[in-house]
Amino acid sequence: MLNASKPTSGTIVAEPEPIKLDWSTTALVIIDMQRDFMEPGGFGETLGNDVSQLARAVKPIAAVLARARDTGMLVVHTREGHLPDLSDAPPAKVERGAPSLRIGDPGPMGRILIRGEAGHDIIPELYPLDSEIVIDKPGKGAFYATELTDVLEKYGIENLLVCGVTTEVCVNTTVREANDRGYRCVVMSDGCASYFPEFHEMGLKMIKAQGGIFGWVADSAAVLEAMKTSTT
Ligand code: TIU
Repeated sequence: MLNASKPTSGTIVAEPEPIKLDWSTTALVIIDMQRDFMEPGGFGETLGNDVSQLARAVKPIAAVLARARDTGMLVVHTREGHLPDLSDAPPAKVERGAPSLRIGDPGPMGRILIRGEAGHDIIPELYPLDSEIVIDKPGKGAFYATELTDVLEKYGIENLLVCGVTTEVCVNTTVREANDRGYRCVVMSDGCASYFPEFHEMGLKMIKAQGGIFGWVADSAAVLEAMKTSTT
């Protein structure tokens, strides 16, 4: 329920142009802020990545999450991962490349990228409230093989405020899926991060280019400003 004393809509100063959103039809979607991507010993590091590159997204997300909770916006967290028997993990994904540990192998935070393991869980700073929605997804996109479409329809959601990791992989895939399904996506630039800073930059450019071919891009300061200023 939206908080009656808070603004019901706001205009985000975004690129390629400002966008006015009604908070009752907007969901904050936080993509895969899991220990497996953010911490040493998880899936991200097994792929050879420097996980410290992702830490910068935590504070901006925490600030917007706090404001979204205060405003009463729908909050959706996603987690990438697989069933313990790997029945939802395509061999083409599990066998890919030469990681130090493969999906399902035992690691310091439990089995790599497996639901229910410590590494699969969301980092403490952004931990979901019991009232918030958690979508477990086997793929990079949050719509593929999940209940996300049903959830968004149930709550009458038309706009997604998207953040999380990584910019060019799960964030971009989800935004592309959402755009084709008719959702307006505003991607929070400093609330996303990549193991590759240049991919982060280009991933955001790809979204907002061509008049916003996939959506809009704004930083957390612009989002926070819009959420405190009523334009109704
Ligand atoms: N490897 C990488 O950059 N990302 C992923 O595997 N998943 C997500 O982005 N969540």
